[in-house]
Amino acid sequence: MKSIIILLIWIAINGLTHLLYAQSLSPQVVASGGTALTAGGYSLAYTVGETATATLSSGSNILTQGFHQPDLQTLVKMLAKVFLQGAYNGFNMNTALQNPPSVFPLAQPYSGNPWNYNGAENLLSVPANAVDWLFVELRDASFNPVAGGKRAVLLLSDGTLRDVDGTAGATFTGAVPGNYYIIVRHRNHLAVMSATQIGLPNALAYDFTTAAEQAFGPNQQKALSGGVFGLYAGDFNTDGVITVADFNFFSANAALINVYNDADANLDKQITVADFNLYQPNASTIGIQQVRY
Ligand SMILES: [Ca+2]
Ligand SMILES: [Ca+2]
Repeated sequence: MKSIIILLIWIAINGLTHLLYAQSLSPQVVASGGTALTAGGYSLAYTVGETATATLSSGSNILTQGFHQPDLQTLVKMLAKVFLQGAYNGFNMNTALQNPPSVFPLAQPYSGNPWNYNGAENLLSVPANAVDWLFVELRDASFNPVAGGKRAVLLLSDGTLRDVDGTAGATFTGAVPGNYYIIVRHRNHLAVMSATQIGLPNALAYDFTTAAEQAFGPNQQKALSGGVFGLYAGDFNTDGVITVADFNFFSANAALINVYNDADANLDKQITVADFNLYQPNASTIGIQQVRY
């Protein structure tokens, strides 16, 4: 009888231990009230009604009773439309970087100079209508960078943006809703900034393509066929001006084939005279100070 009692105690202790390690508890608290809300770029989870609070710990287990610790996260969604001169075909943009064998990278390509952006944006697979990666930024009224205001996103063939989270536009986690200038960068086109501050999140995409003046400053977009406008091709070293330095970069990479290379102005995977022909008429075009490196 005594051994049976000991056995039952052993099962109770070890069974409970296994139970504790084998389960995760959700929700984190049992509350008499509360919910999770998302509005205007904010998400907030809260609980109400607890009459007592305490945090208990044993070994590696921690149990919090009572008020749910604040879990406040902000995000801002930005919608925009932009064309790249080099990829534009008179109707939309080519997706030739994906032609077999695809050279389209699964991870965002803006980690190196001059962007030095260390975001972890990456893809499991590339959407069929993706043209290339863009690097977008938010700037405040004085054109200064803001917290959470950088993101690498996909450019789709119709000029719209898609975040790697699968939603339309760019998702800036950590930024707060407000008015911002939008900077759009591409790895071999002249970067642009919105002509005005844009209230974000925006339900209607800011459309750079309808006029050159949609970009801040004079002569910052190229007139394309069909009465639309796009970013100037040929800033191969991406410093914000198109100069002989860009020609030198092109020359150093000329004749490469099936590559993802910044000298590929028309984004067809080949470095050819077609890329030089995009650069040459654009030489001496100078980006506004806010987009230069
Ligand atoms: Ca340049
Ligand atoms: Ca090319």
